[in-house]
This record gives sequence, structure tokens and C-alpha cells, in this order.
Amino acid sequence: FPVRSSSDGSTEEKTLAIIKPDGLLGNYTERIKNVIMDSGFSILRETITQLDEERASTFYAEHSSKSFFSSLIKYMTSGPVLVIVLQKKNAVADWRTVIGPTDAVKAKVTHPNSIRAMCGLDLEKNCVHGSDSLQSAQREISFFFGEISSGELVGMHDEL
Ligand code: IDP
Repeated sequence: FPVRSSSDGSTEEKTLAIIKPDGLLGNYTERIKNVIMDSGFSILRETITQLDEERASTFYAEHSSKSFFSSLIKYMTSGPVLVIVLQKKNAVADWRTVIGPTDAVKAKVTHPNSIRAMCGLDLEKNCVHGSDSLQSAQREISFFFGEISSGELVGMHDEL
């Protein structure tokens, strides 16, 4: 995978963001993109897609044994999602910070400026996704976009 990385975040990284069905339905896309830009991320790619049960289950395979899995798949297939490749230094960890904790109810208390506090509803319907590691980011970006070359120009994505 062509992204250079380092543990101190001194080189560019890519991570995968998803605006989940509730985020799109609630018209949060523009506000979320403003946060993306204000936080110094570049948008490298983006696409709107409707996940079916099989693709959603593959994407979240690590959670297949969890009690909430079927509900999560139902949620993630309930409408279109906006999938975005973000790039900046330390992108993986920084995007996780910007979106806030998994539980949007808790996020509203502990991280009121986070995206999940802004548009999430609860522990499941938390409106955005962020890759949890560089390895996950690479797998998830490939899942939606295939390989992206390191020389690809930032900003050369399709306008919606
Ligand atoms: P993350 O998205 O913050 O990394 P994960 O633990 O990887 O959180 O869970 C993936 C997604 O599954 C969450 O974003 C949320 O939508 C959903 N989820 C996680 N834990 C629960 C739960 O306990 N009940 C219901 N849904 C959950």
C-alpha cells in the first residue's frame, strides 16, 4: 500500500470516513465537510453508495459475533452512505478525535464539539465512521476504492 506512515504522525496518512445513513438523511454533509476542512484534512476521493447486506457484513466482519451486528447491518443498509478518503498528517488518529467517542449520547457530554455529538443519536446511530488503525484504513479504503496511488493529486475527486 503506497501510503508512507510513521508512528509520530509526521508523514501523510489516509483514513476512511463514512457519513452513515442518518448523517446523509439529516443533511449533515455540509457541516461535516466544514469540520473536515477546518481540521486540515484533504478530501482525496468520495462516493455515494448504497450498501447491501453482504457488503455491509463484509465491511464490519470483525463485529460479526457481536449482539448488535444484525442491527448494525440493518442501520448501515437503511439508506445511502457517503464514503470519503481523507488525507493529512496523522489522519487516522486525528479523524477519530474529530468524530468523538462511539456513543453519541456520551459524546454530547464528554466531547460536545465532536461530530458524533453534533449529529449522532445514540451508541449505534452515531452518524460517522472513522478507521481505527492505519491497517484498518488501508483495508477499508481498498474495500471501496481499490488501490489509490500515493502520487494522486489531492482534490481530484468527483464533485457531487
Ligand atoms: P467505532 O465506529 O467508534 O470504531 P466500533 O466498536 O468499531 O465503534 O463499532 C462499529 C459501529 O457499530 C459503531 O460505530 C456503531 O455504529 C455500532 N456499535 C458499536 N457498539 C455498539 C453497541 O454496543 N450497540 C449498538 N451498536 C454498536
